[in-house]
Amino acid sequence: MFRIDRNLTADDLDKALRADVAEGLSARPKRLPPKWFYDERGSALFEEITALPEYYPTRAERAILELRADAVAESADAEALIELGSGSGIKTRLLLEAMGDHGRLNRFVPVDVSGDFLASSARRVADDHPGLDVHAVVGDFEEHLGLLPVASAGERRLLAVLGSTIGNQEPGPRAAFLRDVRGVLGHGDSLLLGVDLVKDAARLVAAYDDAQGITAAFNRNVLNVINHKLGADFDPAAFDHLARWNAEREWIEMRLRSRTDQRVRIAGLGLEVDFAAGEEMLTEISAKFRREGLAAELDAAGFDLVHWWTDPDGDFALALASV
Ligand code: AVJ
Repeated sequence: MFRIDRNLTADDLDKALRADVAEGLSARPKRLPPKWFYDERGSALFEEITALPEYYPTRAERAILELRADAVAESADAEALIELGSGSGIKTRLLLEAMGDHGRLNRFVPVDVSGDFLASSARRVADDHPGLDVHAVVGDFEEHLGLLPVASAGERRLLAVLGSTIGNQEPGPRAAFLRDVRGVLGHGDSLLLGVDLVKDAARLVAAYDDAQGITAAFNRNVLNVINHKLGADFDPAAFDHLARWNAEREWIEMRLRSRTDQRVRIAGLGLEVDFAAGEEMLTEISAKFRREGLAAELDAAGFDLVHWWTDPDGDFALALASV
């Protein structure tokens, strides 16, 4: 069984991009939100990142799931898996497999902003799991949580946010997001979070500034997206990729730094923006976590941290929380 709800149209996305670009390029310092990295090329570059020797998070999370998916399934004991920001599928499959074996699963609700990608991957899951009710939802889960399909009041749910996706949010918005998630869940439901952990700064920086320059291309791709979608004339080669560890906030910052004094025209917004040589624009934060800190954040949102599993190297964690 397969269906797809669209809570986000191409027009909604266009409006959101315009607002983010107008606001971010007028701000001091300039910034662009990371959600615009992921057009077709950006998504392909991200897939390449996940296979880089320096980028351990994807492999580490998969290793944890390979060992612990059964324990997750048993502890959650859920009839529905809701996955926010569903990735390319392998990790989802491990979870679905384990939940299917556990014997209660009957619904899968993948949620993503990228409709085409979501439709094809969710359809594949439906084909491989006859009897599973696959209900895909195209939406921005930071805004459309309230629109998620709920089968029945008594249904036990596991809501998963994997891949350290929550690391893109600053603490304030993250706290609001976790409270919103708590708001759509009820007693007996569970939350599974994949989070990257604080570690040696050199390894963190290398993970976001790889030797092959794939992450640099991924970072600059946001400028291509704005060129295509808003008729801008950014020269991506005129910006350097930077990745820095902010030890105080415990997050990685990715920036683009203008190589020269330059003026960029964004025709679709009727906007001209000046960059000074050396000027930096923030394009992403990727927060890194500690067990005590995440436990406190979960507690503040109304969850109890019940399991904390890390990979053998202690690089990444899966946190299972109950309502
Ligand atoms: C998909 C947001 C988890 O923060 O590690 C990878 C994105 N950026 N390399 C991350 C990313 C640069 C990734 N997340």
